[in-house]
Amino acid sequence: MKIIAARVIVTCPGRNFVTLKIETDKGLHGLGDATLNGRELAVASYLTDHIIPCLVGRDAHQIEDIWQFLYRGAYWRRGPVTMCAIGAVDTALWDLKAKAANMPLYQLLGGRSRSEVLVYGHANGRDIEETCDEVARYQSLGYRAIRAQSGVPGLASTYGVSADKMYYEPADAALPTENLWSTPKYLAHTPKLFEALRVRFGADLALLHDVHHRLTPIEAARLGKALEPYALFWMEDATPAENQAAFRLIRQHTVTPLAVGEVFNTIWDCKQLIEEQLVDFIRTTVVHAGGITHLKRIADFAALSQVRTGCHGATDLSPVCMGASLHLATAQPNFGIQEYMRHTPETDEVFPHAYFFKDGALHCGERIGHGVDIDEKLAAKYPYKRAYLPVNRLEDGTLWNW
Ligand code: GCO
Ligand code: MG
Repeated sequence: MKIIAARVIVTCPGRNFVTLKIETDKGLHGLGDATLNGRELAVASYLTDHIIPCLVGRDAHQIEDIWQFLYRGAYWRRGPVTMCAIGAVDTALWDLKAKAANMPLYQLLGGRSRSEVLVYGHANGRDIEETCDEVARYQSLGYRAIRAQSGVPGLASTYGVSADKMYYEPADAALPTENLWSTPKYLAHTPKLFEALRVRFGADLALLHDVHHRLTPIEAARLGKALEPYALFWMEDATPAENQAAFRLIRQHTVTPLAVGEVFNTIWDCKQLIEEQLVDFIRTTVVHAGGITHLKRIADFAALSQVRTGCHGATDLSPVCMGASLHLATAQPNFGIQEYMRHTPETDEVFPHAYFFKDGALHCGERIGHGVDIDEKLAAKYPYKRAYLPVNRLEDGTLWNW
């Protein structure tokens, strides 16, 4: 099956998405997500200017060889732009191979390991009461696992709290907006949120929380310890993880489960975290971590240390990424949970898909390939619109982690 053409489709049905479409001489096409929030056009150029010329004429079945060619062959390894671009090619090739085999992708990844893919939704509110009401709403929609974020008294805005509850979109402006942050205010407030949630919802509901890289290791240790009575499913991105050894300190102090990895792009970013069992869930994704091929390598490596997957699934990961991720989750033995932030109806229309939500879980569906397509005519109606993620400053003006 020869690759005869490939092109990048950039569209903005409410938010920007970059999609790679690969066409073959067998009349089949494959799709891969290449969206890197706030840096979309860098990946589009990497694909169009540097990768596509090398793809045309190759055998689309040689997924591993093409992955190695793009990774080793560039000489310059790793990094989010490179790995997103490789991820898009890899996802499109797996889509093609499954279509050529006339099978849903999960069959090629080892077949079905579970009947459903447990997901968590996002509840957020300006204060504890509003967050509790949102958790109730998600529960009534069928969610069995819910991430809870609340505004912090004394801070005008914070990560994860938005006006539109179903479609939280952090990349909200043509130039980065600025948030203010105070660790003491946040640390005083957050245990109260989870206390209120346990009082209202009891012990059974799985509760998650995203710290969004804002604490130092010792502060993260303190928060993890303070949250222990409320038995969280996980505490996410408690401190920036470039320094993987920093997680030793958190681990020494708390048994709150830890999740890390949405900003990682290769196995090397999480090797120590996994080997030393410093985290419980690894959040790398299909789009940002080199496609199905590399994500499966990370997941299999994680399984050796009893680390489970908890793939990133915010709105900036397109339905193409979600479809691929759900097929891997259906087959992967050490699957843990999948994040699920709903896409808007406009996005869903541009990307018709086989996956569906039922009783707090997603199902990848039985369509051949990864089950997600793109309506190019509709996509063309939504031109690219520059949008940035916010930045974050301490109250004295120091630039902090967003
Ligand atoms: C999450 C994430 C997102 C990211 C966003 C960046 O856990 O869902 O932290 O909200 O901030 O995906 O592009
Ligand atoms: Mg996160």
